[in-house]
Amino acid sequence: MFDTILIANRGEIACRVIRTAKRLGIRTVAVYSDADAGALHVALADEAYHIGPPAARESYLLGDVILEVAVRSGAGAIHPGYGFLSENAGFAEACAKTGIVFIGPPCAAIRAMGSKSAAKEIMGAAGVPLVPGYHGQNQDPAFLRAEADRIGYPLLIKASAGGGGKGMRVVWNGPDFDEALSGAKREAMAGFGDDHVLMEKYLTRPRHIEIQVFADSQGNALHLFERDCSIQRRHQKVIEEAPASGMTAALREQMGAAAVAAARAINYVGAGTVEFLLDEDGSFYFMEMNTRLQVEHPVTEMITGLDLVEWQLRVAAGEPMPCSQEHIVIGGHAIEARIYAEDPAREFLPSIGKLRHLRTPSENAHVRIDSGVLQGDEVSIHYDPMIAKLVVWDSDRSSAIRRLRQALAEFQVVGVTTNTVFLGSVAAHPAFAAGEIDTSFIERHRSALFPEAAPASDRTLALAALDLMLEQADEAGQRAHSSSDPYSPWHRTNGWRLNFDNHHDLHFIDGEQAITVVVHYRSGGYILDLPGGSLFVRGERSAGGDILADLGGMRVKGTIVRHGNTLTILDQGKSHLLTRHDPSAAGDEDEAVAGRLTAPMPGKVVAIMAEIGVRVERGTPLIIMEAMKMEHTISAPCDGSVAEFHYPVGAVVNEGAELLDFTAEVEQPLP
Ligand code: MV4
Repeated sequence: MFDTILIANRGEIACRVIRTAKRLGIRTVAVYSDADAGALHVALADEAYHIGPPAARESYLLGDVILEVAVRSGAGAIHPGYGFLSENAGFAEACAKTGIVFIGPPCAAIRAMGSKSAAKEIMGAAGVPLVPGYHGQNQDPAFLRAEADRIGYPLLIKASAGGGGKGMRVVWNGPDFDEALSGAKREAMAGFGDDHVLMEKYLTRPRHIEIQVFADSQGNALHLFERDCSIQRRHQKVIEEAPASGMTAALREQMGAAAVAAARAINYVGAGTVEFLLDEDGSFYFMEMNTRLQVEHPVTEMITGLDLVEWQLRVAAGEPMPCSQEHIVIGGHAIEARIYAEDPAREFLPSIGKLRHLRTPSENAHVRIDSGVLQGDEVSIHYDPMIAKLVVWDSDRSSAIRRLRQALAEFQVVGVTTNTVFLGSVAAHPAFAAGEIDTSFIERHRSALFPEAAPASDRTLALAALDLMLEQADEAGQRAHSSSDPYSPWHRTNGWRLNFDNHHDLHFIDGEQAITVVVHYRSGGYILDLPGGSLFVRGERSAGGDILADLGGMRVKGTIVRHGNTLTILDQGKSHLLTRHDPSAAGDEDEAVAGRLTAPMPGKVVAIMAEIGVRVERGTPLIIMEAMKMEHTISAPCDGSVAEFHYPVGAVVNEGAELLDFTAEVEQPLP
């Protein structure tokens, strides 16, 4: 076994690998970019080396630099995690040349699975079932047309070089073929510089079922059952589970055998995944093979009780696999939900920002959290915006779903928009409970999964008001404490004032809406005038800073996170943002607004979207910036108008540069 390994990755997977290495007594070396100097994976490793600026191309993708660090730090092996260098055959080869073990398959296996059509060729020859279609070299349109008619419709045209659904066209009828072919070729050329296509029978409701395989250098190969990864958005997985619901022992056996045959066909060593499309009639077809440890490997670990990173390390060190096929059994059911900083309401666009508040459910035998971030960290445009993987386990699928819903409701993130509520809606959907899942699940249940934004409920407003009143009482209490006359009526904490009307108006902005909550001071609590009526409330703060509230006799616990004038109320798994408008505290709005109108990263201004002095609504795009080939939109933080743009289109700006002056418009609540 290795004394020291280097982890050529960051985030949760780097932390995940370090955890197992530590358990096995292996010294760990991390690498990090400028953006990750304070990251968790750096803190967890025994040693860490700076490798470059934030952009992955200039840091985590620099194979030579990383190899140099490996040599310098005395690492015997490199774990590439997933993404970055994990499926880079050239890097695997360079490791071998340097005498450092690449913890992954032989470079020939990576290379063989790198091209879609070549992979299908190999798998077809090995007897692994392929979707009926044409995967050959002949690209003559008339020939392809004749092949299409032979295969039949509906038909799918895919870019050979493609991935992620780019260059894919469904052809429903023969007459539509020519146009679809030229469209697919155009898209493939633009996207990959290669207009080669392949064609397949189109499966209308397939499931994405993948098999975890493992092989050692002694020639043993086995599988660790399946995962269902059908719940995807933008061709990216968000919920994965093992075992797949409705899977029969016979089908599992068949798919497992096909996956092992696939691994053997390319002399595979290490952890790999063979992806299949499973049709409604039980036929399954090879899609592609991923020659790395996957993001969703924890669900397999949870049902088998095995540590796949430990297996990877042992196999890479030349040991045989710790056990054989008949010793691996399925126990219970596991589901993984990927918590992303993204906005489901805006086509799942990544949400960039600082994790002002992060609280995860507590881990136990049923709940596992794989995360690489801490409260206070930034979600930047440089890397994948995944915040954590929430993995639950229970004895059966419906119990696991219950665990998932509960844990998702306890997941609190403030500072960036996340998909937790969306994931909760998927988990709560009757079709999900019934196991009616396929790759169009999200599309099909769109209306149930993307609810309209609702105004703040009385409960939300009451929690916000109570939070502010408790703070006011605290401050008054502290003033009394430090005063020479602690019994002075001026320090009363219950709002009682001589010659003062004992009520207080709280002004909130809820999206577009101004709401005033009138607070009447009463003994032991407050009466709140809320949109739905009046309510007697009282409460106190828990040791952890939560609010323990009594709302008209109903006891609830809420978390309120404040930043400037914004309050985020976290309650029952949902979060609601309110902006406080205190007419007596001038200048506060400016402070809340300023932080969001600065460049989130160094980049170029590519478009100015608003006119000076013209009123825009909250969320309206103001400036579009570009950095590292990604676009980032700076939007109006509230209703108002731009007073001045500080940079013209084309300007290159530094991170943190003030891009514009924005004048917030605050509706005056009616007296
Ligand atoms: C298919 C298919 C139906 N029939 N191939 C999507 C991206 C690429 N990895 C393959 N994909 C598909 N290929 C045939 N012959 C449906 C999809 C597909 C899909 C597959 C797996 C997971 C999610 C998906 C979402 C849309 C389409």
